[in-house]
Amino acid sequence: MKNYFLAILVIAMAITGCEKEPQEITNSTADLKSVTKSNNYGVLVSSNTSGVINYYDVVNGISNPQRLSFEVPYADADGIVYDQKRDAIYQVNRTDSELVAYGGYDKASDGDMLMTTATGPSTFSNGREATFYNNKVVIADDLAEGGRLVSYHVNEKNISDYREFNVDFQVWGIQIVGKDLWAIEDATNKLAWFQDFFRAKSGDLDPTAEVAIEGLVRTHGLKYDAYSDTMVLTDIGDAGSADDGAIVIISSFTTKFMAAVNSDGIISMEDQIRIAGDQTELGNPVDVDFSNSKNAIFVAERAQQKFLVFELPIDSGNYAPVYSDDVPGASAVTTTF
Ligand SMILES: [Ca+2]
Ligand SMILES: [Ca+2]
Repeated sequence: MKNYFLAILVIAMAITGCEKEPQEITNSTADLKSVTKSNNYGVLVSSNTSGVINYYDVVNGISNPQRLSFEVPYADADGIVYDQKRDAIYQVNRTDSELVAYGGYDKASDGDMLMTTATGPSTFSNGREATFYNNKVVIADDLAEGGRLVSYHVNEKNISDYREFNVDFQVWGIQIVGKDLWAIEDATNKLAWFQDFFRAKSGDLDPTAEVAIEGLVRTHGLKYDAYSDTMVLTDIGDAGSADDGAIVIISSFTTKFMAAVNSDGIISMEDQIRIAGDQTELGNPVDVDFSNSKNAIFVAERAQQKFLVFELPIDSGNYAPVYSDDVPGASAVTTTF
């Protein structure tokens, strides 16, 4: 019996290892199509003005990615997620207030128009970030009178309404982590935690806990990486200022969050690493993603209309991005790995 459990453990660790640190495949050919399909070491960026999705292949490093651009039929788009199992992209189409699917993504080449293969019901009015889990997509509906979380059953051929929740704050960045959901409270410096979101019933939903992030003015994007226990948040500062943005990194996040919940409700400046200053190109960073295996932070920078990549720093500082590319209307970002 002992050996049986040992075998299970070894298999589980092997699977976990595969997920956490996928082996890099160096591809020196110019066949971007096969790079996209076989490696999936990419970052997708939405635009809310251009009708374009950019894909940055970072398999050979984060400082010089290869870019593919795809056209989509909607000029105003936001939250974007990638479904590895079905090789589909789901995107918040703000032009028509619908979640849409683009199936057969692996067959797309640079410059192609992505085919819409499913369209969801129009059940939101100011859609922002999207998060994907277990064949469902949750989107944030950022309403001044109180935010909503709208959940859909998804696959590349069908999107159907699932559940709707009312939260008592404006909501922008969201992420499902395990059974929980994390959300930022737009127009504030607060982060909300909904434990067991999986089990929540439709209707009014109160956060399990909220904490404030000291020094942060107005947050929009978040990304939690469970493997490294790192939370990354964006600070857009004054929405009218194009050079006062910042990225906030909180390592050992679980301990710091719970300590704040059980004390004054604040994660202090000394418990954060902050990227800010005139070298950063940060003005209104509206969304962020993070890769522990690549040691990289990926940012959709709306005010300066850029896609930015930073190396994960070990101290606060005024760091220049290792990569910066002009993306008109950059509104959301997601990794595909
Ligand atoms: Ca700003
Ligand atoms: Ca995102």
